[in-house]
Amino acid sequence: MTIPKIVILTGAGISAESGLSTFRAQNGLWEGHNVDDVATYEGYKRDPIAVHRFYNMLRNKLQDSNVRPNAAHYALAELERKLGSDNVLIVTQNVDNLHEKAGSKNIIHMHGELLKVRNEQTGQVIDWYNDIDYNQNKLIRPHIVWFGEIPLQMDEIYDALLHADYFISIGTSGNVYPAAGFVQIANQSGAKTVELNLEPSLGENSFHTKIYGPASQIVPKFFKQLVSEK
Ligand code: BV8
Repeated sequence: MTIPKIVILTGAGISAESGLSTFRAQNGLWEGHNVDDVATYEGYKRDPIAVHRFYNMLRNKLQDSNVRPNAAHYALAELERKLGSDNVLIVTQNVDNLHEKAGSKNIIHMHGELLKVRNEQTGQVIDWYNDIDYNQNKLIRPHIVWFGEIPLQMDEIYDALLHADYFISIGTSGNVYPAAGFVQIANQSGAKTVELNLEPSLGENSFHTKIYGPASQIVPKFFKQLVSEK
């Protein structure tokens, strides 16, 4: 059997059933905040205390014992175990650690990670689980890619897309670039493109196959079938 190269893009929707809120469900507000105030570098420089308060809240929420991977995260981890880490890559827009907790290994966090911080002076990235107190340390910031900043590991992502047999997009609305443009690259590379989402995304017409429903139901079912066909 020739093992397919599978690139999986995930967004906030894959973590929705784990209790983490998505970005665009609440009439454009995010956790009651204006994205420009809390997810841009300008917003951070304008009011670092407010931005740290926002990310301290999200970081604490993520470490709540009730926030656990759901069946969709586990299905992706099982797929990687079955096909091998060099045949399954998760490119996630999410900053949570639920793919890791479910057992996935081959992961790119293109928008950074909530449980890491970065020293603005040295660029050093370290694990961080507690609140950041700006008055204590003005040099560390969330290791998060804000709007207007360059996503991480783009070269690896583009390379994976060029060699993919399958590009599978899960739980993303297709609002945010460059992630929303990955399906175009995958199509041009001859990959089979699949959208698994609660409802059609902005990019729905670019996918060969579209299956809608809650990720915890449609994701395990889809990959069980995909592996059995191989
Ligand atoms: C960049 C960090 C240059 C914060 C995030 C005008 C036009 C086009 C583009 C632009 C433009 N003006 C500016 C831009 C660029 C901008 C952009 O795209 N803006 C948009 C809003 C117009 N992008 C950038 O600035 C990026 N940088 O472009 O640099 C560059 C380009 C190429 C190469 C090099 C350099 C940086 C973007 C990163 C911003 N940071 N996050 C944080 O997370 O703390 S983005 C933020 O949105 C999150 O990361 C999130 O993951 C991401 C995408 O949102 P989704 O994941 O899709 O979440 P959403 O709520 O939207 O959708 C959830 C979906 O799940 C829905 O469809 C829903 O139906 C579904 N769902 C819900 N429940 C379930 C479900 N599905 C299944 N099961 C369920 N139960």
